[in-house]
Amino acid sequence: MVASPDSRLNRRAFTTLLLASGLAGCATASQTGASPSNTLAAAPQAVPPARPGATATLAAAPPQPRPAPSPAAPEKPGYRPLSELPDFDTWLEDVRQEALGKGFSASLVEEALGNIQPIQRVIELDRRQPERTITWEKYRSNAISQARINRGRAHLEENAGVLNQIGQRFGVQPRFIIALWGLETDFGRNTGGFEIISSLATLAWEGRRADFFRGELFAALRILQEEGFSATELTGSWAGAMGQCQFMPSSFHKFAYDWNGDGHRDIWKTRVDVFASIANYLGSSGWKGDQTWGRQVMAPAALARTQSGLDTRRSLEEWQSLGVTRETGEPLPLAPLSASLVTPSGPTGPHYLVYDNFRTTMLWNRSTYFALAVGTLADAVGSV
Ligand SMILES: [Ca+2]
Repeated sequence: MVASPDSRLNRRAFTTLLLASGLAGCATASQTGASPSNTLAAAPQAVPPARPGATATLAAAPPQPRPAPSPAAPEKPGYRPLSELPDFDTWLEDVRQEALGKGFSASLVEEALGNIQPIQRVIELDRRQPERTITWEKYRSNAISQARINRGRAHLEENAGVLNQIGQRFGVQPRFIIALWGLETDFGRNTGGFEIISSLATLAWEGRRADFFRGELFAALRILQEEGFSATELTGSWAGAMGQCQFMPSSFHKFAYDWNGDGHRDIWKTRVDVFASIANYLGSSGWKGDQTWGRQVMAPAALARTQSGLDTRRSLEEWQSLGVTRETGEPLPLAPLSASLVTPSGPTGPHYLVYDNFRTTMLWNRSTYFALAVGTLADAVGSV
C-alpha cells in the first residue's frame, strides 16, 4: 500500500519524534516487497542485482512478511545517529540542484522532489538488526506453499501463449519467469506500497549506503522523464525495488521491456511487460534456455563435507562416480553440464547439484536460498 500521509512526519518534528518513539513501527506497512537484506557486498558484479536484497546471503531472511522489529532492538552498526544527520531540507535542496545540473527539467524536479519528506518506516527498516538465521527447510516451506504452486500453475496455463513467445524471444523457459514473479511479489499481489522517490531519498539521506541510493534516486528520475509516469506511480518496496518484478531503478533501465509496445515499460500494471522484463534480465545475464537450473540429489555426507560449494565444479559423470545419484537413487542424467554440489542445511542434506542457470539466478539475488527456491518452484509449477 502507498505510504499514507500519516506515515510521514513534519520535517521539523521528524528527528525528535523518531528518537522519542524508539523507532516504533508504522502500523500500516506490509513488507512482502521489501528486500531481505539491505547490505550490498563489495564484490563488483557484471550485472546489477534487481534490488539491494539481491546480495542476501544464506543468513538472509526470506522475501515474505515478517514481524516488526522490537522497538528496543539495537540498530545495526555503521549508521550516523539521527541527531547528527544533515537537515533534510538542506540536503534535498542540494539533490535538486544536482538534478537540475544533470539536465532534468525544473518541472520534473519540482514534481518529484518539491515536497518530499523522509519516511520513518524506511529508516526503521534500514537500521534494524538482521534477523536470526532461518533454515532452508523453513524458508522453502514459506516460499513454496502448495497454494503458491497452484497459483503459479494457473498463471502458467492462463498466459501460456504470450509466455511461450516471450520465452522464445529471450531464451528463458516460462516456468522460470513465473517462479521469479511468484517469489518476488506473489504474482504481482504484493509489490510494496512505498513511493519510491521518497524511499530512495530517505535512504540517500540517512543510510549507510547513501551514494548508492543517491544514484538510484537519479535513476528513478530518469524513469519519470523517459517513461511518462508520475512520481506517485513509482511504487515498490521500502528499499527501492519497484513493481511486480522488484527492479531497482538502475536495473529498470537495463532490463525493463515494453512487450505490448505502448511506449511504456510498465512493470507495475502491464503483466506482459513484467514477464518480458524478467526474461530480459535473465536472458541478458547469460541464461541458457536449453538447460535447467539443477536438481535435488542424494550424496554421501562425507562427500558433501568436502566437496560442496559453488567453487567446486565437476561434470555429472564425475559426481556420479563420487556417489551422487538422483533423489530417487537412480543414476544422474549424463548431460554435458558443469555442476556444483549445494548443501543449504549442511552435509547430511538435502543436497542439490546446480548448473550455470543457478549461477545466473544468483545475479538477480545473491542468496542460495532464493536461487534454490526459484528452481524448486519452477519445477513444481511446470515443465515448459
Ligand atoms: Ca508496455
